Amino acid sequence: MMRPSVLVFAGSDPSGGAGLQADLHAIAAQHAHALTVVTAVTVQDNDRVYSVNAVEPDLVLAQARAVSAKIEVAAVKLGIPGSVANARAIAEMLQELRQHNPALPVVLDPVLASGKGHTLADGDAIEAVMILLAHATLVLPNLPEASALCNGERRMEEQAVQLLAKCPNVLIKGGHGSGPEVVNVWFASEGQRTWKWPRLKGEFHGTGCTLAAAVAGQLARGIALPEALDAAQAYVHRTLASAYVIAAGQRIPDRNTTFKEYT
Ligand code: PXL
Repeated sequence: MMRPSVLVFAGSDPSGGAGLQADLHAIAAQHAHALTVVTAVTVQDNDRVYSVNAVEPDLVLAQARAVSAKIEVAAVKLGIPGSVANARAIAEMLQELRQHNPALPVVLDPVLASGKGHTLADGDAIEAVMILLAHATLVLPNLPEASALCNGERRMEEQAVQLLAKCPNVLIKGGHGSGPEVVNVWFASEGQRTWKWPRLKGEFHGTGCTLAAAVAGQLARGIALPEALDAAQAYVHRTLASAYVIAAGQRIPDRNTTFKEYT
């Protein structure tokens, strides 16, 4: 049986909880296949980032070209690029892929920091994200990221206006908010839609990666964006509800739980 592939650009997390390792599991759980281009090698555990070491742009491009020359790319998922130079290289690659497939979905997780607030870029993370934003079809910032990408703007509607000027779909995630529910709002030119999920207790490692990767997996399978957002959020909620412990600190979402609705 043929499975559609998602071309993933992400950093390696040796704790196995976020970044590329999270994407691999989350995409597999949507019954899609992840082609994993390493953009950076991070040194971290489930709580703390010690360093981010960007891979050279030529090596990023070589990985992406080797797989995409042979394997059809049905969607792209962008995690940390590692550096501004890598963001530029990835943007170039996306333009090449779009020549073959103008409708290629590109999902951008605009990571500026780890869940604990540690920096996840070698250099200017905002500049790198802005380069990629111009090529994304969907961007999924959390509340601090949305504010940082919009010059400190705190009003969500205004953030959406600014981000929609650069990217056609914006999902602002309320995980960093307070209150008993996590409120995620999707903005597009045709309108907006809100999802509310019960806020689960505790802290998790790699939640944002999981959601963006799951959406990309769904889109790779040809699912339309509204249904992809539905399915991916439901999947993330379940991975968090069954998260497990590997050490003190942030728990790991159980991404290997597969459910009947994803078959
Ligand atoms: O969840 C954002 C993220 C992305 N990429 C890498 C990470 C993290 C969070 O820890 O480590 C490599």
